Amino acid sequence: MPYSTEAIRNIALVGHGGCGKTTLVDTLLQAAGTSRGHGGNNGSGGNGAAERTNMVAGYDPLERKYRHSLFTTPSYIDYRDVRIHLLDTPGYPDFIGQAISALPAADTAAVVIDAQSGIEMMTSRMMELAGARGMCRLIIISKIDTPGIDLPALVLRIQELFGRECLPINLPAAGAHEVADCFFQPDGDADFSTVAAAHRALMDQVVEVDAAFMETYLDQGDIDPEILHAPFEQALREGHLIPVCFVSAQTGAGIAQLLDIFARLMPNPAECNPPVFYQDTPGQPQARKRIHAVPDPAQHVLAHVFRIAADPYVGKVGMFRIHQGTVRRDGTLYIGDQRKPFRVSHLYKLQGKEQIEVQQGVPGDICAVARIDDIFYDAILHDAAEDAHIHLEPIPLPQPIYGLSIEPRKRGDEQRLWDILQKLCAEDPCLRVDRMMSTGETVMSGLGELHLRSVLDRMTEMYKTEVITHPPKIAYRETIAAVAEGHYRHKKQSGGAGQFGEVFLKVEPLPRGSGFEFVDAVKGGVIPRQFLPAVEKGILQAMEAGPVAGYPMQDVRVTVHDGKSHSVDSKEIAFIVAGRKAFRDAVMKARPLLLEPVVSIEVTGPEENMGDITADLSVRRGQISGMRRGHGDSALVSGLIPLSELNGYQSRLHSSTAGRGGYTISFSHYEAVPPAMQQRMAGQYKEVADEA
Ligand SMILES: Nc1nc2c(ncn2[C@@H]2O[C@H](COP(=O)(O)OP(=O)(O)OP(=O)(O)O)[C@@H](O)[C@H]2O)c(=O)[nH]1
Ligand SMILES: [Mg+2]
Repeated sequence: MPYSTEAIRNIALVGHGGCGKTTLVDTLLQAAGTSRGHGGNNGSGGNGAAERTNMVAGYDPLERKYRHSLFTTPSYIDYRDVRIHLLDTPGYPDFIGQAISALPAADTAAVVIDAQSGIEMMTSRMMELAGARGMCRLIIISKIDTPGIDLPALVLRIQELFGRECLPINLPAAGAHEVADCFFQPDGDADFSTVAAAHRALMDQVVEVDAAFMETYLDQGDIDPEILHAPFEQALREGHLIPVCFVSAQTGAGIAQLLDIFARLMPNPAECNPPVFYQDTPGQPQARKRIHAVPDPAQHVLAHVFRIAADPYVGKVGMFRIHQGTVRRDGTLYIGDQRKPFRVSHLYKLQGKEQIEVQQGVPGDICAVARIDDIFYDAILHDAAEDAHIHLEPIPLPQPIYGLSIEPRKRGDEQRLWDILQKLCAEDPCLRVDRMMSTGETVMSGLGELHLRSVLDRMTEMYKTEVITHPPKIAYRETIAAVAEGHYRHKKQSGGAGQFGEVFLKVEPLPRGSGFEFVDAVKGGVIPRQFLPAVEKGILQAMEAGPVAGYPMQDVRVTVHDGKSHSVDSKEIAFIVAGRKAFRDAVMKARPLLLEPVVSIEVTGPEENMGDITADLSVRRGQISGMRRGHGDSALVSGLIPLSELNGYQSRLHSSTAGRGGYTISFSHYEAVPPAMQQRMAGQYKEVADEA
């Protein structure tokens, strides 16, 4: 079906693990009569909704094993002349990086809340992230068939936490077997509140963004919802309205209404806040330009790669969202700053695992290319060489903090293991692999135990590699606490050609989480332009192992401001060495610090054990921030705690609560370790280094 940008809706389904996203996507696909790709309908039949077998969205055997989605899966529905792209994202905290990295591909974040579990850790996180990116938001309360739930209380709680702009657009009716529309056709009865009251609240909110409509509304006492499209979109865009709707994938209640909401009320790609891109001029950080993509099919192509899937059989698949221009089969595209374009010999739409060949993609489309080796996550695809150095506004991904040291079971397989790890990292922006300078080990880090376990499973299942693992390592990092100057003059005269390079630089601490910044402030070409990348390379080498305990460094700005070169002896290697040593020199004077990851934690357990649980957390440097009642006699405490204090926590909790306690963590931030601990770890590192 050929379609225009205006006929596209891009919806990311996000929310806490197990809230019902994958089941909902499958039910929506089924309801819209979309042919399912892989696997087909296996005849589980009936309304078959909440079955986990015949699914487009959750097809991966590992996902079935874990009973959680591990990756974002795109699919689409053609409904009432509208093409609805659905991105089913994982919600389990260990896989949340996939959900966050998929947000830039969507215009609407549909935040799914389990009617029984209520607001959970990832609900709030996704509400905030989507709001911060200026996305339109919709709240879907799922599983309304569950007996004994208190939906009015949940709606109040949502409004309390996320604002009065969260307003029901439909309401459960007939004992939650149906839902009653409160926007277009506000008649009928609801299980609580009234359709009329919900309708009024919605209208009040929508007309508030437009004086003319407000006047008509006040004059006439009501207004035809059909003419409110523009103010409705404006209210969504401005975060002035967050509609709340109700569904059960089990009974089908609210499913048809949800399709209608997507098609008639959610924004098309031209109606939402445009994503922010930056264009850089190499070597001149001050020259960064902010640009907006225009959803115009006739302009240059700008597309953003939001997911890479590496499969040993299918090859590398790059999924991207087109923000501007038209991508055509047989056209050529550049990847980021790479000089050589590739030919789009096949262009696909993805329906779960199935790839469907298409001729073109228009602005707003979500498409994929396969077997392009150089494509990478977060790359910008463009069709004009001058559009290099364009980036999407950075996506705040959680940092991999949970480490595991690994080695191949078979000796001699080290390189193969390293290559596989690189492929897995390409797929997963929250997975990272380091070779630790201090110990020579290979450490892979991720967001949690389950995350790493799933990676190990993929290694065995997909790449048939067995590995030996060693106990979790904490991903400590290093940084500096002060500004300092550094200098190094590298001069080598050995027989023939010599080496010469001299570098003066300044290091400064950056706010936590900002990574690394390299500033070129060299005047008069004292270090020739072509050698600056070498200086940066030397600095990056030095940052791999900090001076305190050999952990990678972060949150440092380095300004190279002076130096010297020699017309014959200056070469790349000389500036790599000079950059590395000048940086070390500066860092030693800049009060190096050891950082440790701190996580948000939510612990649930019987109310009577809460005293012990909080006391235990406090002893372990935890800070309790809240406590509330859960279901029945259970309670929940939340707070922050250094990850290193959680070693063996599961089994401690298990024994103190007679097996009823559980917890989830997610990365919060890095913090300096207490001085005594830094001293101890530095001492141990020195011993190892001295022995080597
Ligand atoms: N009663 C009831 N159960 C449901 C409904 N929808 C889903 N479930 C069940 O809820 C569980 C979790 O559903 P999923 O669809 O896998 O949840 P998810 O949000 O995709 O979970 P993650 O992939 O981990 O983020 C499954 O056991 C489903 O059968 C519903 O409408 N009613
Ligand atoms: Mg899922």
